[in-house]
Amino acid sequence: MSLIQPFKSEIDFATGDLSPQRATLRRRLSDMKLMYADRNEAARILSEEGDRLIYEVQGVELPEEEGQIPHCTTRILPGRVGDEYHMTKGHYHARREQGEVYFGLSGRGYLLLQTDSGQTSEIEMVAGSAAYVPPYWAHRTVNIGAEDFVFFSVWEARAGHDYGTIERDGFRMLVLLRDGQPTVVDNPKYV
Ligand code: PAN
Ligand code: ZN
Repeated sequence: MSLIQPFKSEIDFATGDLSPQRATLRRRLSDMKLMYADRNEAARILSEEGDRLIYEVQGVELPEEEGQIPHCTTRILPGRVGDEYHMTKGHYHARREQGEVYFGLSGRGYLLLQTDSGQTSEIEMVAGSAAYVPPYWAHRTVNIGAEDFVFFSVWEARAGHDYGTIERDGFRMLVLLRDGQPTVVDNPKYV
């Protein structure tokens, strides 16, 4: 186990920016163009409007050892691909028995969750919402507002990230604009 020196980050709740600056991961439409329900619209945006930024993650890098507690901010930009709101890729933890806590900093979003055995849950998040992602639940976040949706996450270093299952099967629910409202619907293409 590494002996890490104590440290802190200052968080800008509106942007998720950390100070001092930390590692930043940016996900653009090209990174997830096959994840949106309307793939034709994703392809049209890419060719006519360019490769828009969907979300960025800023976090501290810690060794993947028992007891280390990585934490990060995620900022999802507002917008839709067709009727579907901007979202993260979503994942199960590679070690399914590891949970996580999400804390809303600004904007409005949905935290979508599902299990291998077919259970689903959706949690609306605003600034101040502390949501628990229990072990065994895959999780994806969606920006349903007109502003950035920003939240903070804390998990255990050995959890790991399994993106492949969601890339292959999709998520059981979609969040779509229906009658002027963000609406959670079953994903007809879920495998
Ligand atoms: C979060 C997510 C972050 C980005 O920190 O990793 O919001 O979403 P994706 O990882 O699905 O791209 C988390 O759940 N960590 O375990
Ligand atoms: Zn996670």
